[in-house]
Amino acid sequence: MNRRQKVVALAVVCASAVVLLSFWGSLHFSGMRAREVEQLRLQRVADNAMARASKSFDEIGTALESVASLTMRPCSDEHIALMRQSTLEARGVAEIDYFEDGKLKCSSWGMAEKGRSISLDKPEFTTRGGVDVNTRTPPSAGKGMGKPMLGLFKDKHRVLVDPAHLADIIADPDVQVAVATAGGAMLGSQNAPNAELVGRLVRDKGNDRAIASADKMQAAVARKGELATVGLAPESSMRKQLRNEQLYILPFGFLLAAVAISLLVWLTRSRLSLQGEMAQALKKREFIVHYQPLVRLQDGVCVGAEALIRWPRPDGTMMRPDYFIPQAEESGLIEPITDQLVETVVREMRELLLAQPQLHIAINVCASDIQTGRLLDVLARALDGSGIAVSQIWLEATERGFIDVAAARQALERARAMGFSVAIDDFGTGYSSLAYLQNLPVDALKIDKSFIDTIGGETVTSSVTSHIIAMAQTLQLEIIAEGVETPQQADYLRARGVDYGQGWLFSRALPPVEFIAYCGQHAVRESGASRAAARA
Ligand code: G
Ligand code: G
Ligand code: MN
Repeated sequence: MNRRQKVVALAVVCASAVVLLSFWGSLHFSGMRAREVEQLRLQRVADNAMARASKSFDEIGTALESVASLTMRPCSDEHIALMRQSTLEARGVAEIDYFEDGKLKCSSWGMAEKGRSISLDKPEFTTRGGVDVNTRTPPSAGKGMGKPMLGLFKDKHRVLVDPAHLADIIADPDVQVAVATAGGAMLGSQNAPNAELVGRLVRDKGNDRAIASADKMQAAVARKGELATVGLAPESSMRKQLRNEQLYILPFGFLLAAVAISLLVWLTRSRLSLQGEMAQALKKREFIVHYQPLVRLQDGVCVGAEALIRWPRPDGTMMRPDYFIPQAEESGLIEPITDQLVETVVREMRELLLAQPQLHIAINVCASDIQTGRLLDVLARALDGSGIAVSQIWLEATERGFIDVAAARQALERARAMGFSVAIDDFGTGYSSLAYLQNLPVDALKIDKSFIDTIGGETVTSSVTSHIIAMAQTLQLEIIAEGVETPQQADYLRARGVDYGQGWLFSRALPPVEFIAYCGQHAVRESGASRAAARA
């Protein structure tokens, strides 16, 4: 697989991940939304049922009170008429009974049938208001014969209520409604909810969701005084709701995925196009080299330069190397780019280097070249017959190249055996500086600009700088300070015996002709004596 295919494959993998993620995300989100919408729907049912049931209970209470406060003779025509009247006034009240000594004596229907003794059942529970409640009371007579009723007994009177009436609200056909006591006993219902489940839901406050979902249901509970109402629906109807939600949300998921993918495509193409442009630039020999002077701190004499690649763009700007070098390293184009740089350096600097054998040019070596030593053969071939001494080429290697220390050491040893000098570039910014320093065959350290920047400050790193200097001196390495910008920094470095400096204080990276001129201006000054001798 070539680099281009790798980039495309990576983009495809990323795109698939984005699509899956946005689908999963929108499904998850719509799932949550659907559950919430369903919960609201059921809560509304429970609240409506509560309003309805509370009203019914108020009416029942009123009916019980009006018959309890009777003053006429029990089971007189007047009394029976009053019971009938109350039955009519309270909706849902099917019958009012009057008991004496636990036996039905008369009801809103009239006198109890002779010979058929109806006794009062033991109450299932008693409300706080002192009403005995039986949820399954057979009616004594009249309509609804046989269908169990809710019996509410207080002070000799009993009110029979149609349980369906209590929960008789308008609700969706898939919704079950239950009216229960605060203790969980079901009093009335619609669509036959499971009474046992209703009981648990009402009793176990705060756990409704878990309890309901264990029964594959979703539920909402409303509570008020001695009443509790429950709205219930099977989870399957939530799923129907979910599909509705997804219908709305999935397009957003699609849109999100589409945006992400186009972004990815755009990024991929711009990366691929940068690689393509670099390959083109290589072919058209668009890369040029600038030379940043290396200066002896003691006397300001130029001892050489670091060769730095530059990429002039058609619009007149310079493409920054810290932007394209990493991508060139990634795509492998760095190797041919370096080869072209070597060729250029040899061509442009040959005359200067031949004339002044004490000068050197430092070349940045990318990580892969440090691992393989490939560049050494390229250099050997380029220098061969040029007259330039191998010792006039320095190699700068960053710590990124030392990941495989054994391979790096082998290449560096070979480089030194061939006569090149080796410097560690950007020293101090890597991770294991000290550990391998002693073991790597190097000649010089280039202290990273970030340490030079701290000179004059009181920070911890500023003391690190002096330690790095001291350590390099112990190891008898030459030291080059990078990014020297102020005379104070130069003074500090000079005072500590640092050999060389590189930075804007001395010069920026220069085109070849300007660098050659700089060298001329910063050459070793002939002493007055030798100049006089020459004149004579
Ligand atoms: O000069 P400056 O802004 O150009 O350099 C930016 C970075 O690019 C520096 O870290 C420098 O080491 C790196 N660089 C410049 N030229 C080359 C080169 O020819 N090869 C490699 N590998 N890196 C280079
Ligand atoms: O290969 P290396 O990372 O050493 O490259 C040196 C980098 O530092 C280049 O980008 C170069 O332009 C930059 N540089 C060199 N001297 C100075 C300086 O004095 N100040 C600043 N800010 N940058 C510098
Ligand atoms: Mn460098």
